[in-house]
Amino acid sequence: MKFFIFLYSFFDSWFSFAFILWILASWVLGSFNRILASWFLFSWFSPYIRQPKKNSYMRKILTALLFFSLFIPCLLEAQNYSNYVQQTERINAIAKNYPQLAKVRSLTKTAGGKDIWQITIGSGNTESKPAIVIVGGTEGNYLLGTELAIGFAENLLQSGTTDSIKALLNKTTFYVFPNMSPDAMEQYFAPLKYERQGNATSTDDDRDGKNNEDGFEDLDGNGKITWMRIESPIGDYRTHPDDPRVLIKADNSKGEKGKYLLMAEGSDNDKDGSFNEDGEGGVWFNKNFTYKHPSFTTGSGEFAVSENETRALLDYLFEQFNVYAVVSYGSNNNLSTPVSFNSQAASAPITAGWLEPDTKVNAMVSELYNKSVNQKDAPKATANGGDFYSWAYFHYGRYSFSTPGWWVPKSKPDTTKKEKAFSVEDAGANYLRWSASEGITNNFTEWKSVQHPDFPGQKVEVGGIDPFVLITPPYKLVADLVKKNSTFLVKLASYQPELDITNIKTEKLSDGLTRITLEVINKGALASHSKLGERSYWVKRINVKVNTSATQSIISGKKIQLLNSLEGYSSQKLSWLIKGSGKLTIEAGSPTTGSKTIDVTL
Ligand SMILES: [Ca+2]
Ligand SMILES: [Ca+2]
Ligand SMILES: [Ca+2]
Ligand SMILES: [Ca+2]
Repeated sequence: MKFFIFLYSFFDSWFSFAFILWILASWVLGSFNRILASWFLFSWFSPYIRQPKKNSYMRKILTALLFFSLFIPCLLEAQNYSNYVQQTERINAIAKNYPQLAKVRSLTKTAGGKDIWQITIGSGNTESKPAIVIVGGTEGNYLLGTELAIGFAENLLQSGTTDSIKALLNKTTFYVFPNMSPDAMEQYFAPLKYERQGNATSTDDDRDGKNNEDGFEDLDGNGKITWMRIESPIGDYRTHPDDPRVLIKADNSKGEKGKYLLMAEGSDNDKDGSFNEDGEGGVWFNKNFTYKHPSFTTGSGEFAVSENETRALLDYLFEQFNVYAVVSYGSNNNLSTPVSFNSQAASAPITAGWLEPDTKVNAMVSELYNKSVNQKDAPKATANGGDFYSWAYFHYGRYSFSTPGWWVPKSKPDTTKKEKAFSVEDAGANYLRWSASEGITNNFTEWKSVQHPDFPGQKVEVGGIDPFVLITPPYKLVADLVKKNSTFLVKLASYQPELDITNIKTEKLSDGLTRITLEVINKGALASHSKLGERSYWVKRINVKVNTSATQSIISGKKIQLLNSLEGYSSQKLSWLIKGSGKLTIEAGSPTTGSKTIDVTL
């Protein structure tokens, strides 16, 4: 108490004293909103503060502190990825700032009690317009994807008053799900940092009857889970010939001899012979889907779509017939490099490859992506089954596009440092060289010996490349990546299938008959729906309907007909023979193309 009274003696009043404490507390908590509230209160009560009783310095100090407390947290926040709370704030700010164009709702809650947010962007009746789905956080360790998704929504709406974006939002709806793995992603911000994919569902990953019994241990106490290497005559890893910090696999067939066993940092808590085999983190979003569900493997869940977030997303998407493309951010990649056509896989009894017309669309969209984002040398990625990207094409029948959003660029040797090209290509060695050239620090833990109870008498060292850094760019690169990805998404929307009816002709024939011919055209670059989608109930085809009056009858041609997928920039000719006179209407449309109605006078 004496201390507080001592502190108070420097202030004009109890109010200003309490106010300063409040500002400091807000500062420490780092909440921008609270500081903003302080600012308003400060302005409100400023007459009291402006009447110094003792010390006029205090006013200056108050003002200076207030000034810094306003700006420093902004700067701090701008320099790092948003955690769940900050993402929630940003998402809700979107709804508040753009009520005409954006709606936010919680789709469901995860096992960890975190909301899965959905942002619907568009004007007017959004359900009736062709739509693109954008999904971030398909994998809990791919933080960039969540930033790309939220950043896209923010960027798009910021320019929502420009004519081109206004026109776009009149025509296209965006369903944005910024983060499907919030439970897992929080591990990036936790006191113990490691790459996690599983949500908060408690699981028994190794089926030994105990849940979460063997997670990682931070053996060197640096707050991160890195690697441990154990010197062993049967080790299968050796040091990289050009960078001894990095371990690479020894190729026995080439006579190379390993020196180390390599595993993630931790110990075998339950002494079952496996290390860190069942830690916190249950079901992986990107392993819980129906296409090639990897049953009985870590993170796949007891059965496909077992989790709240996967179930809610699927239930929702299946009812959105207007969705024509799904863009997701994660390890899968068919944007910088498109899938190639494999006729055997595509014609297998259970389709396992993209159909040929769809691979052509993929190639076209990939070209668009590379023009917008322009990053070469992407690492090879294969979908592992149960993943969202594969589900969106094979089971949802929509064009599915995925990208990691960023990868470590291929580094060039620095000749001024007498560096040479690597004799062995390796992602880790490449990363360390690239990050050094960029001046990025705090991304590698020096190897350090530790005493390890599971390896008595053996040399065990902990260190290596830090978690996240290989797939998560330094935050200073994020703004530019968001801009480029947003450009790509806007351009993708300009490829949207769009239906029109042209070349309408009526010919009077004898006996009161009229022949009507017309062409249903797709003015967009994308097909009206994917070729694979033709096999799915959940993908609606173009429906052409002739509405006749009671005095008219259709002699030849169908009153209602469904068209197969109409390729980009293509048309289909239709004709009818109608008996009678007066007016009739012909209507053509589908949820992914929009519709068009014409009047015809017989
Ligand atoms: Ca277990
Ligand atoms: Ca550690
Ligand atoms: Ca164990
Ligand atoms: Ca175990």
